[in-house]
Amino acid sequence: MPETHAVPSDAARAPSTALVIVDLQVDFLPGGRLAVPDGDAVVPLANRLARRFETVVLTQDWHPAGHISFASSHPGHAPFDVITLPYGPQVLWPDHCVQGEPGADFAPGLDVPHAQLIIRKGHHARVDSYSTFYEADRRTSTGLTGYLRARGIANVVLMGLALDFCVAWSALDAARDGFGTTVVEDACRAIDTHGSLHHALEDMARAGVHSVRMADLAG
Ligand code: VGL
Ligand code: ZN
Repeated sequence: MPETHAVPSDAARAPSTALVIVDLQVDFLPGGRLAVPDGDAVVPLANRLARRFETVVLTQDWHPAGHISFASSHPGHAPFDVITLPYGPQVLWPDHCVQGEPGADFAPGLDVPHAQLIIRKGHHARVDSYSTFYEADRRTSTGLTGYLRARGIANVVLMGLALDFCVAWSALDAARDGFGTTVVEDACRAIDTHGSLHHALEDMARAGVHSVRMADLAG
C-alpha cells in the first residue's frame, strides 16, 4: 500500500490521496427538507478543492420513499426524535433525499466534472447509512474501501455535509480501514442535534482524523 501521509497538505498533492465530497445535495441546502445551516457556503469550496485532486468521489444520500430513517415512517414520532433500531440508535429525520426526487439532486453550482465515482448510500429501506464506507449495521460495505485500495489510494480528504453525521461517520470508517484521513473543517457545516457536533469532533480526534482548514491545503 502507498505511504500514508502525516502532513495533510502534502497528502492533498499526492496522487495517492482522494477527495471525498459528502452529500452536497439540494435537501441539505437552505430551503431543502433537511437544511444544514449555511450549507450552501461549502459548494464553491468543493469546486475549488476538487481542482487539486486527481481522484474525486461524490457521495449522494439516496433513500427509498418510506425509509426507516424518516420520522414519517414512525407514527407518533417527530423529526429529531431518537429511536432504537436493531443496529442501534437512529435519529429520525424529515423525509429527505428520496431517490430520483429533486431534493436528492446535487447542489446547483457543484462543478466537479472530473469526479469519477458517485457512491449512493442509504438505499436499503431498513438500514440508514451516514457513512459512505459502511452502512449503519457497521457491516454492509458500499464498496468504497475496495475501490480506493484497488486504485492505490492511501489517504482520503473529506468535506461537505453534514460534519456531525455523514462526514464524521465516513471519516471514522476511513480511519478504521487504514486510510490517512483528513477533514477540511471549514469546508463542512453541521446539523448539531443532541450534542452531535461535540461528539463527532471528539470521536474523530480520538480516531486520529486530521482536522485542517482550507488555508492549510492552499497551493
Ligand atoms: C445526513 C442526516 C440524514 C448527512 C444524511 O448527509 O449528514 N444527515 N441523512
Ligand atoms: Zn439521510
